[in-house]
Order: sequence, then C-alpha cells, then structure tokens
Amino acid sequence: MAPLRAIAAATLLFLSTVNAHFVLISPPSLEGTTVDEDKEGNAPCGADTADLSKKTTNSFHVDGDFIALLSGHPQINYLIRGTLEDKGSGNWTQLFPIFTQSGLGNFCEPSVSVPKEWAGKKGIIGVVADAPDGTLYQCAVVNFVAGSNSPPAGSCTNGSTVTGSFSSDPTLSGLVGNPSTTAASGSGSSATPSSSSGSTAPKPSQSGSVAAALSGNGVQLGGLVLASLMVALGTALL
Ligand SMILES: *[C@@H]1O[C@H](CO)[C@@H](O)[C@H](O)[C@H]1NC(C)=O
Ligand SMILES: *[C@@H]1O[C@H](CO)[C@@H](O)[C@H](O)[C@H]1NC(C)=O
Ligand SMILES: [Cu+2]
Repeated sequence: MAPLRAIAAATLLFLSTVNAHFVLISPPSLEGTTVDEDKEGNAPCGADTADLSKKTTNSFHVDGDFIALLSGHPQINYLIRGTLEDKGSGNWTQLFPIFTQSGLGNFCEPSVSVPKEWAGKKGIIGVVADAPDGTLYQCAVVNFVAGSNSPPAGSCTNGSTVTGSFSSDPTLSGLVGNPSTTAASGSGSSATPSSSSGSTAPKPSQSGSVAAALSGNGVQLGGLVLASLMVALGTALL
C-alpha cells in the first residue's frame, strides 16, 4: 500500500523537473513517475508506446475508478479517453466530460467509468491536456475489471487551491473516435473513424510548436506552490 508515497514521489520528481506539464499519477502512467516532458507532446501517449501484448498489474473498474493528475500549469484543459486498440492507434472513447483545472497541483476525479463491455479486456486509459505550451499526452495500460473502486485514503485529492469545471475544447474533442456514443451495443456505424489521423499522430507543426514552447516554460512552479506541496508531502510521509 503506497499510494501516498507514490503521490509524494511523483510530486517530488515532478518538482525536480525544469519544465512543468502534467503527470498521470493513477492509473500509473506508462512512463512511471518520471515523465519525459520533451516528448509529452507526442500523440497518443507521450514518450512511451502502449503495448497491449505486455503484462500489466494495473486494474481499472468499469463502473467507476479514480484518475489522479498533477498539473504544473495554472490552467489546463483535460480530456479523459480510453481505447482497446493496441498502441492507442485509434477508436478512442471519451470517458468523462472535458474539464478545466484551475490552480496548480493535484486533481483527482474519484469515479470515471468505461463501457461495461470492456470488463475482462486489456486497454488504455489516455489523458490529453490542452496546455498553454501545447497538446500533451499520457497513457496507462490497464486490465478493465467489473465493478467499481473507491480510491484508497489519501490517493485521490484535489489541491487546496484547485478548482475544476466542465468546459469545451475543440482541440480535445477532436481526439475521440466516436464522441457521441459510448459503444452501446456494437452498433458500429460505418462512419466510425477508427483510425482518425487526429488521434494517431501529432501534426508536425504541432510538435514543433510544443518543442518551441517548451524551451520558454521553466519557472511556472513558484515557491509558494513548492511550499504547499512540501507540506502535503510531509503529511503524506508521516
Ligand atoms: C476535485 O474537483 C472536481 C471538480 O470540482 C470534483 O469533481 C472532484 O470530485 C474533486 N475530487 C475530490 C477527490 O474531491
Ligand atoms: C471502437 O470501440 C468500440 C468500443 O469498444 C467498439 O464497440 C467498436 O467496435 C470499435 N470500432 C472499431 C471500428 O474498432
Ligand atoms: Cu507544459
């Protein structure tokens, strides 16, 4: 049982990096707690590739499980999506309304559900952020399981100055394969954009601007935020 330590470790590592984007804490990012921020703009999963042929011990409950994030931007928009396609190559289903996080630090949505039919299958939870310095990607490979899960104590928290609200974001809403359906019963319409180019690869100009923007984005996390996170960290380690 180390969700608190995992968060503490993620927080520390996050703070130790120069550029601040976002981290997928739970389900655990493919990249673990050390996200390669230079490659976080690479669709669909950032620096790593989601290989569904590999074993994973991460589970995600189809009727509701938590998604914990950590943002280094004062404001950021998030899309939470999922797919059963290897390497996250397409057919992403939107799992939660697009929302805006205001305030730096932890954000956790306690109950995100996926189509019931996914129980017993392996797949990918993807989180995409629309940040001032570009579109950023993280993924977790999970075993979808039946039922719902309550977050272990302390593993699902919102930062004290963090607020969230539903919003709209055309960049993000373009990154799901079938936005208006949640895979009700295999009614696969012939127009399903199963491998829409938007969700498979970043446009060259996009990654270019992410890289350019990255170099100028070093000092987002101020001392105040650092102090409050260190207090949280101290509490977590007690
Ligand atoms: C964090 O804030 C969001 C948005 O207000 C809310 O939906 C969510 O339940 C909060 N998370 C926790 C752990 O309280
Ligand atoms: C896309 O995903 C949905 C939900 O899992 C599934 O029902 C559908 O068959 C998939 N479509 C394609 C073209 O793979
Ligand atoms: Cu950033």
